[in-house]
Amino acid sequence: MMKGNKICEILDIQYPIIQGGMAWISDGNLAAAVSNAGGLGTIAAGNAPPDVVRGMIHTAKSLTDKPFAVNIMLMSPFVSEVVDVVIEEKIAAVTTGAGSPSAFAARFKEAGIKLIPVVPAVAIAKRMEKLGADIIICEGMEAGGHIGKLTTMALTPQIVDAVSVPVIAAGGIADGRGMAAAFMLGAQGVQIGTRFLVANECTAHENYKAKVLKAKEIDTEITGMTTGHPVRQIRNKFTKTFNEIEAEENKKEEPNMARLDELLAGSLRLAAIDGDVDNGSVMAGQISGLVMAEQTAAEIIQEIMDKYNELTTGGCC
Ligand code: TUI
Repeated sequence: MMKGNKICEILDIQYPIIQGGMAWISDGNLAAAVSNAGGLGTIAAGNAPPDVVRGMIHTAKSLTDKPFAVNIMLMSPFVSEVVDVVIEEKIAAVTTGAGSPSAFAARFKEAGIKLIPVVPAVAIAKRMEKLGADIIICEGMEAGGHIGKLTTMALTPQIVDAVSVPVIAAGGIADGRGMAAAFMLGAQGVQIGTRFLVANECTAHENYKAKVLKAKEIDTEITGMTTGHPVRQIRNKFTKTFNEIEAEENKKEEPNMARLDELLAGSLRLAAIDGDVDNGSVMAGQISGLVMAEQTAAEIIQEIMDKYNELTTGGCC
């Protein structure tokens, strides 16, 4: 365990590295691999129905005795049933995304489940602290998927100053240098998605992994700036079509943004499960350009920690 580290203490893990919840991508296999390697693995519930989420939890439990998290996507039509499942299964921690978990916070507390909301802004972080959040994940717009407007570099120290619970930085972090930088900003842990996406244990389609491995730093773009749900993903035929439809909708007197949200949700599945990385949405972060190799979760964590330790121990004089 990292000495004196609050995230390790609260979550009972060895290294303060949390694997980001990735809808249709991070299942029980990946979560268990990350937890077995000393981090905190995360099953993403995404838009999955409760029985599917329960299945992923059972898979993780069959592969590890270590704690792991479930990420609850608050826009899911099954959100309240998924909350029931997580409580029944006595999961160690819940991370939440794409909204406020206020309706469920009391139930998580009661069940002894650590509540870790992902937030894109200071005001939301403060609200989550009042709600009883145990840890806050501060996510910059370098991240893949559904994002806010601020960068990790600007947002992290501002959230660290605004709340008294420990903060985990996310967005744009994939190695020991990024982790050390996040700690310099006051974070006590990091959440990493994109690099774990290409882990050997990650069951995402090979075509999806190949897209991330091949991507350069300039290859992601944000769609949905006008729908209220901006999403970062790798530029492809889908993003081009999505941008065209979004522009078309915006010309209408009453734009149908729900149509675009549905299109996006279906497209993530198309890319991650079916491997159609041209017509599907390949959500990934700006740090994709740094992610070059498929490794085991344990190798990824070891490499990150080795570099982090090299950079932060010893001092300069
Ligand atoms: O949730 C994410 N990233 C995601 S979720 C996702 S699945 C999806 N599928 C189809 C369409 C859209 C998404 C893919 N990537 N990150 C965490 C995150 N949460 N980013 C931003 C937020 C957020 C936004 C608003 C959190 C809270 C919030 O408002 C809270 C409030 O009180 O209003």
